[in-house]
Amino acid sequence: MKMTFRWYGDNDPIPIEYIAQIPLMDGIVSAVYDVPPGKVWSSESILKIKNAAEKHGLTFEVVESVPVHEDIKLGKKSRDEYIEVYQENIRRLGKAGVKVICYNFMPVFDWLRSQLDYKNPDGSTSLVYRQEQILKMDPKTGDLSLPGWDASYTKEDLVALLDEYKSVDHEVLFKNLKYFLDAVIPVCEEYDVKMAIHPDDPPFDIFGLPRIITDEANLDRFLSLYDSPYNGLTLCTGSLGAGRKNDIPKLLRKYCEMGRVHFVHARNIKLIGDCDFNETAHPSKYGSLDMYEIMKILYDTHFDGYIRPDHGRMIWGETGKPGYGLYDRALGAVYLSGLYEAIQKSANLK
Ligand code: CS2
Ligand code: MN
Repeated sequence: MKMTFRWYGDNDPIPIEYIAQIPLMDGIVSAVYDVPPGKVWSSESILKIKNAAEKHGLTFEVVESVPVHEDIKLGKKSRDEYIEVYQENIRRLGKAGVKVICYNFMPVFDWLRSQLDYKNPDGSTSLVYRQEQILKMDPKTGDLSLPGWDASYTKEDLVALLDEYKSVDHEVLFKNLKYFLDAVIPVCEEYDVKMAIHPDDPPFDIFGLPRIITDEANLDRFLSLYDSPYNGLTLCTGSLGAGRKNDIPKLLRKYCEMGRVHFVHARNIKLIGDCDFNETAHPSKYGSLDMYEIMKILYDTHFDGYIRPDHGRMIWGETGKPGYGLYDRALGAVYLSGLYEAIQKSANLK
């Protein structure tokens, strides 16, 4: 298992040096951020990230994300040219030593929360999801925006794009995903780069848009679309865990045993009622997920991929990109590494 930390490059308020100072940190997870979806990443930009990492004793072996152009998800004619670009990015990343690409196949929007600065009783702030508030939001006004989303749409673009999705239901989306995988996985096999799809966050339809990477049946279906170890998963415990029927330890064990988990996002969340949740500090005590059990499964299944702490709270007066501050994620990383050492050592004593 390799512990990693997401870094947004030179625009990240967190210097890479600080990441290197986190105990037991192996590498960074990053991406080329100044190129819109559907464009080739220059080898110079890729190597710049790699060199920055190596200068600080860190690896750069995981990319999050190479975004999938909407035309691919929509299955438009123009998808072929965007798929060619994606293939070229895989080749370039593979040549630079990248081993895993995290991506998602969510129409239009990435992760969705109703509030980014919910105040916890201890004064820290968290990202939270409240269904009642989400139902009041109307993406058609074009005014919605969250930091994880592609900000390049104008209001008009967004309305037009949402309109195009009217003919895309779950079945069509699965078909378009298969078309994409059929084209990219052979390139991944050749260049030894593993694709790791991120679950939809939250794992259910939003704003009438279909979401398909949501539960066990759909994950099984996804993996069978292209039966290769290069077609794998980012198991994000918090994203999948927001689905009330998803038994995270069971799913993690199953897909790790199949060798199809390449990247783990270890996020804890506290489930509230039927749909709502708060993102919490990583330790088991604060959320609905047992992080010890999760780390134990990674140990038991000889997981040799990458893991990172996921969204953290804002603590100690820090300001910055919601979910991606330094302090709480660093505490999360060290907590997860600590659990792992304890599990490993107690297993060796037996
Ligand atoms: C991330 C996602 O911040 C997050 O929640 O997990 O934005 C993730 O990077 C993408 O969905 C993966 O493509
Ligand atoms: Mn995640």
